[in-house]
Amino acid sequence: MKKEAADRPEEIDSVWTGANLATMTANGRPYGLIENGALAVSGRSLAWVGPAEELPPDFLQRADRVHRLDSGWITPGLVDCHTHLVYGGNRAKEFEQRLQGVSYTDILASGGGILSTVRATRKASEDDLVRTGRQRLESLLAEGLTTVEIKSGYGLDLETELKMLKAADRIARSLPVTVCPTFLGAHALPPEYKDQSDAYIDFVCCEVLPEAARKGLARAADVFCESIAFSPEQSRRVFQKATELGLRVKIHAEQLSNQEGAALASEFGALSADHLEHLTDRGVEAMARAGMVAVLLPGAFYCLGETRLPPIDKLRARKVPLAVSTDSNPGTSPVQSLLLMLNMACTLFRLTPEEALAGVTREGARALGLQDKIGTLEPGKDADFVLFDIDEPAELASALGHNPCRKVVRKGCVVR
Ligand code: DI6
Ligand code: FE
Repeated sequence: MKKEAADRPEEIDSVWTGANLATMTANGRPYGLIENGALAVSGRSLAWVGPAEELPPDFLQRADRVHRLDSGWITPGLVDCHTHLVYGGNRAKEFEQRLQGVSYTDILASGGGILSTVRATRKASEDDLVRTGRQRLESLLAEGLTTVEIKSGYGLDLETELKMLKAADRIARSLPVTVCPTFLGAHALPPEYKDQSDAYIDFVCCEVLPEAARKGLARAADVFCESIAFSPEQSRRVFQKATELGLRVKIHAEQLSNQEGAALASEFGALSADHLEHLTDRGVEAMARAGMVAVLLPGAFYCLGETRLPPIDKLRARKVPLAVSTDSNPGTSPVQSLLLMLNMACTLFRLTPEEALAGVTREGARALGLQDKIGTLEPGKDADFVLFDIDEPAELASALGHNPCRKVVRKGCVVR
């Protein structure tokens, strides 16, 4: 294995020794394991990764700081590649309603669900959205999160969609986390376009999406392609526009019904298709061919009491990368723990703990198109990593409600 970056780094800012490394690279060992490893950080990047006994001795002398650990595991910084963390209000009342037997679909049809969050988000100030978004993100950061995707989609008008994306941008500037903003204007039909969903899609494509792109507030565009949201044809129009504007695309697909949304998104070189409980063989094939990531969202599956599993074995067989994410949102997945999703990905979806950890590191990074920069511990990548107080990496998935995160380094700086 090649351990040094192409150029021998001038400056070594810090060296970390004494922990095991779950590099999540394909080094032939589970978790890309390096026992008793060492990391050298130069500026914002990893300069060297390998067994401590092979660390060039001058690195220790040249390093400004040497962190000698006595135990634990270092993993790549965690990546949550699908969230709706910025929104107003909360929907705990709907949780009560659902327990009384009212379905998620009925709640949405009667003006609740996503639309109740839209009302609260339109009312909220940008400052409110920043404050509450930061609070929610805080618990994820405490577990070792260094990169998060945040979607718009609770505004559904020009002003509020931009307000959400600006709030996400302000959160990114004020916390030690990389935020990938995604435009989700096609999330639900706003009341002012009742019975005019095509006209709403016109508005999204001609006014809102171009403005979000022009202001540099979105990197990707997402669509909720579903019987209760937007059709494949409408999704196609959003993807065409997004592609024209130079944005990547991704899709909420096959969650409640099969719309062949994943296959549609594959025509646009989509980064990922997310949910996938109703994915067909055709969808699996399309995703494999297009090199898309399957983003699994066990929190939504759990909260909605779903019973139909995504076709994990078929995705595995076709080597479709599996990412795992919180889908943190006020309705179907009010989840603020990515580690809990590791557990649920294993218990509900039967992922192995190694697949689950890859899902929130290497494959989460791939789902954001950031696989060359983050997601594994390798020279040249960003120095984003987490020290966990654990004896075995499977502990990250086996425990519930336990946070063993001891230290977080982002772009070379200790941030926690
Ligand atoms: N992601 C979504 O965008 C929708 N479901 C999902 O898993 C709905 C989110 C919501 O109810 O607010
Ligand atoms: Fe979602």
